[in-house]
Amino acid sequence: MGTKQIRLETNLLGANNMMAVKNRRIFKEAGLLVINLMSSPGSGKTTLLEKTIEQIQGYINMGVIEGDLYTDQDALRIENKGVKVVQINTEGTCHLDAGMVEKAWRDLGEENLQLLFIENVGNLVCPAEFDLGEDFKAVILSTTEGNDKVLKYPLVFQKARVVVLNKIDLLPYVDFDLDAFERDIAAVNPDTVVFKLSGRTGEGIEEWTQWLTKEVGRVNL
Ligand SMILES: Nc1nc2c(ncn2[C@@H]2O[C@H](COP(=O)(O)OP(=O)(O)O)[C@@H](O)[C@H]2O)c(=O)[nH]1
Ligand SMILES: [Mg+2]
Repeated sequence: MGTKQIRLETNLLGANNMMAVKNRRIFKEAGLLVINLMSSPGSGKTTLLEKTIEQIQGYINMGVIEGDLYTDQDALRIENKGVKVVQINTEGTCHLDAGMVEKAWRDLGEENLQLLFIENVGNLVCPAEFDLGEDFKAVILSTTEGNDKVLKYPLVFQKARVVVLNKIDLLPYVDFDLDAFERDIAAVNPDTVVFKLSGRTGEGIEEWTQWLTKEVGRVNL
């Protein structure tokens, strides 16, 4: 029984990885930077996307694929900012997979994009396991979640090239140990790039978008 379960999971991941390789080739040919954005529900993924759009609109042609269990609320928020977006509803599945992204990319039908964000389903566990064909993964942790989440959910932080600490405006009101956060991130993933910002006040957003703009430039060289 146990053996069968493991085999099924291996096959699922294997099929996903093959599709992810295909996506990566398609995205590379399109000259796109693709970022798989992950976090717990409510950490500020959609808010960060909204703030990013405000900063880069007019300079970088950006699209978004939104992943959610059921609703299209986040897609509407992105659409309201004037950015092309496609919603994926996973109907209960706790992560996006490469096949869902391939279909959403076709539905997006945008040929001249430079940057594509994929907002994954809110969850620090399953999304980390699935390659979508992205250039890199970015994970958001917010100060209200507690600094201990880095060691409690190490895989997602290990796999992320970028870690965003969001809601720094709330630092005076929550027991978030910034030193421990930095120490633990350095321990689980010494190569990651860390941004500390607030999607509410805008503090730190410019450092993030400047870095992002450079990354987009590198892909389009
Ligand atoms: N105080 C504060 N609230 C924030 C910040 N970023 C997002 N929020 C709020 O957190 C909630 C969840 O944000 P949302 O972007 O929908 O999170 P998502 O579920 O990860 O996409 C919303 O009520 C946001 O207004 C922040 O930097 N500071
Ligand atoms: Mg969201």
